Amino acid sequence: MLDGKKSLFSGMQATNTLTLGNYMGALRNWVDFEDEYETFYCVVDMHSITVRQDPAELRRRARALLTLYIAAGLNPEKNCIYYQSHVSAHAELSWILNCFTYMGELNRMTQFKDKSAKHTDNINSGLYTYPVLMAADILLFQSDIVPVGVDQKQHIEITRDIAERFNTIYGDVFTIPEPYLGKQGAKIMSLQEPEKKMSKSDENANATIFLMDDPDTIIRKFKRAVTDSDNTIRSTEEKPGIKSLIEIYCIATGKTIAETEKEFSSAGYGDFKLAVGESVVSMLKPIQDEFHRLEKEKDYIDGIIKGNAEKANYYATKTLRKVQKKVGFPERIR
Ligand code: ATP
Ligand code: LTN
Repeated sequence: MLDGKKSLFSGMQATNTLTLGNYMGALRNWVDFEDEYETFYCVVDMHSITVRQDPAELRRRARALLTLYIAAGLNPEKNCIYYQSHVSAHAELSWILNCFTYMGELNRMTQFKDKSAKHTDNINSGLYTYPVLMAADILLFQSDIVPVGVDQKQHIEITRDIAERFNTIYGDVFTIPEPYLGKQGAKIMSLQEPEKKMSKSDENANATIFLMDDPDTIIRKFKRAVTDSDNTIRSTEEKPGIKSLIEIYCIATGKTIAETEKEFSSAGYGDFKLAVGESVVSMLKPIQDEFHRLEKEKDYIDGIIKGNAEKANYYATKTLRKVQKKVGFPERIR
């Protein structure tokens, strides 16, 4: 809770262009909260450097991601959209929380295990303490809910554990956050290996739809999507490829699974894949158009970056000062 209003925090890394998974699992859900919650949507550029980045490219991607948040429908007057690196309280709280997090807990994080297996030449301690910085992000804003995809649930759980531990020692300092998973789309699957989640960093370009892909590329990738040989459009666990395409189609069109199965009851996979591709093209077109328009509005975007960082900084510093006092740091002399 912040000033008597419920509070929400979420963020994404500026590591690559966003995927359909990022959109359907997270970003799409974010636009529903602006009236009921004090919302903070962060471009987590500090998390991004846990894997090596080209500096110019990181700066460009961070700005594109911030612009895409707005293009996808977040009103920057109502939602606080900002860069993590512009609010130093993230790093300061993260240090304190490191001292309340056990190595045994961090050793269990599946994202750390996956990423360190992938980047064997750079298993740095930032990658290891990544969840602690994430806990700081969430707890700084006294967040009640954190809308994310399924893969991030474990990080919200460790955030809750750290917050409860801190509260047990020092009293009611932090709000304990809940993960918020959308009813559909919390885990969009790879188009090439439908048992695996769709990921930004997949080496096979055909496995992933990027939000900025052009219509021909989108249709081509869906046409090549891996399915089974049964040729009936039905959503079951035994048919993960088709199940995932049906889910994507339902989200893109607003139809139910039953309506979709009925609509394609006499169609084959070829026709269905084309229809899924077309539905995604239509869903993404307005976002892509708005992104290209906003990209040119330099002063407008700069104003949002500045104003929202100030707002985030105000709330974040308030929590940080409270925490610093609780752990026993000397008061500032004014
Ligand atoms: P990477 O491949 O670099 O690990 P990613 O594609 O998994 O990246 P993140 O930046 O880790 O993306 O995730 C941003 C948000 O999108 C998170 O809330 C995450 O849960 C959600 N998300 C990521 N992939 C999917 C997916 N396939 N389906 C649903 N939600 C997803
Ligand atoms: N780890 C998240 C990004 C992230 C985040 C957060 C999400 C960083 N801090 C706080 C929600 C709340 C990811 O999607 N990879």
